[in-house]
Order: sequence, then C-alpha cells, then structure tokens
Amino acid sequence: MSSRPSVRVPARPTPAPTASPAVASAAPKATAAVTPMGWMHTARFLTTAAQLHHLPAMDTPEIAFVGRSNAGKSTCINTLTQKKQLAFASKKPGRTQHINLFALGKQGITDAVLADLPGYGYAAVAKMDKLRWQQVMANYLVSRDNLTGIVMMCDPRHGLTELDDILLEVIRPRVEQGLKFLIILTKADKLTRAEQAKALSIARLQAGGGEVKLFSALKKQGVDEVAQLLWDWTHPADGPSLAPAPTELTEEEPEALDE
Ligand SMILES: Nc1nc2c(ncn2[C@@H]2O[C@H](COP(=O)(O)OP(=O)(O)OP(=O)(O)O)[C@@H](O)[C@H]2O)c(=O)[nH]1
Ligand SMILES: [Mg+2]
Repeated sequence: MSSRPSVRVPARPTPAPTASPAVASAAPKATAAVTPMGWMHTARFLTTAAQLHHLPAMDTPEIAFVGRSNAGKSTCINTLTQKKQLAFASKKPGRTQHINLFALGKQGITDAVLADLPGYGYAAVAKMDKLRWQQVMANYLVSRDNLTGIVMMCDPRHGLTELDDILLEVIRPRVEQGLKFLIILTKADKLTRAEQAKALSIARLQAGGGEVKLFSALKKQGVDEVAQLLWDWTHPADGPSLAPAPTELTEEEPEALDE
C-alpha cells in the first residue's frame, strides 16, 4: 500500500445527469424479474475504438473501468457479466488496447454501457504509444458526455500508484459535479482476511470516504455488491436497491486466473 497523501474524492456525489428521457423510458423498470446479476448477464459487445472520435455519441449511462495494466479490469467485466470471453483478459499486461464498449439491457434495449479501457503503467509500451493513450484516456474521462460512473481497479498489493493519483486529479472536477466513483480492490483472493481489512481501510482513507469494495474474480467475492451498485448508478429513477440478487452464475469453465 502506498503511503502517499490521501486523494480527496467526495464520498457521495450528487446524482449525475444520466439518460435522456427517451432512453430512460425505454429502460426496463426494476421488477422482481430484473436482478442486477440478471441485468449484467445481458452484456453484449457494442463497439471498439482506438480513438475517441471513433466512439459513437450516446445518451445511455456509461461506466468506465480504469486502472493500471493487469489490475483486472477486463476480468472484472467478464466476472460481473458472467461471460468469460466478453472482454479480453490476459496474464500479459497491456492486453486491452482499445476502448471497448459493452451494452447492457433486457430485451435488447440498451440501458447502460460498460467501457473497458486500456490499462496504464505498463513499462513495455513504447513512450509515444503511452503518451497517445494517456491523451485519449484523459480526453475520454473529461469529455465523454454520457459518462455516469468510473470504477477504478486497484491491486491492493500495490495500492494506489502515482498514475492512479494523476487519473484521480483528472476526474476530480467531474466527480465533484456528481460523477459516480468506486475503487475496486482486485484479486482479494491473494490476501488474508486481515490483509483485506487493512487494504480496505487504507484505500478508504485514500478515497476520502468514497466507495471502496473488495473483489475477487476467483472467489466471486464482491460480485453481487458491485453489480447492485452499477445498477443503482444507472437506474436512479427506479428508487432503492433491488433485493439481493440470486446468484445466476453460468457453469462455464473458469478462466485462467493468476495463481
Ligand atoms: N487471482 C486472481 N487473478 C485475477 C483476478 N482478476 C484478474 N486476475 C488476473 O490478472 C491478470 C490480468 O487481468 P486482466 O483482466 O487482463 O487485467 P486488465 O486490467 O484488463 O489489464 P490490461 O488490459 O493490460 O489493462 C490475468 O491473468 C487475470 O486472470 C482475481 O480476482 N484473482
Ligand atoms: Mg484489459
């Protein structure tokens, strides 16, 4: 864990503007039939873009997964959506090199979008590529109009790094205006219970009281909680949280996770 000064991110930002009336009215209402996990399972590939201007303009709430290379962003998306090959995950850092969008929503009606972003901090990427990507990512985070929330993935064994702090500075103005924000501590299966508790409290300090959750793709830890939170972020008009989701995990082969 890093001992650098805390990054102040407002704990409970005011609600962000989300979907347009047209999209909101098309979105399925929260009923007993729609659980956050069932909703997540509707994920399908939408598009991929190497540059910002190649992304389609949308008015559907979008949630971006950001973080260091190899932190587990793509794996988290695959675990939440229960589709092991939706996002490209790999032991080799730098696997995700485009902004990949995935649509969510029952009956083919898109009511939210997940964005899997390339990781930063991977030493083997050429300097020019790094600079180009930092620019694309910063532009995306600052200017993507339908961006509703950011999930920052952080391996608690490394803690929040300098690059994470820079990213937090980039998004701070938007978070202060109501953009939702969550830090996910990934690969929790690699920590003992005591280490998990310690990592959680340190990250909470660094997040200035913002949301922090432990997550393990291997142990399916935190999956329901994160699915619920993403549902709540993208369906603010549907009122309080849904009932806890029955686990609807598919019986696919587990993907190869870090040992
Ligand atoms: N043990 C364990 N391994 C994990 C977990 N989540 C991800 N991994 C492993 O971590 C490695 C990197 O995962 P990715 O999901 O590809 O990471 P990423 O953040 O998308 O990486 P980039 O695309 O390079 O930015 C893979 O080998 C995953 O199997 C987890 O919860 N537990
Ligand atoms: Mg990835």
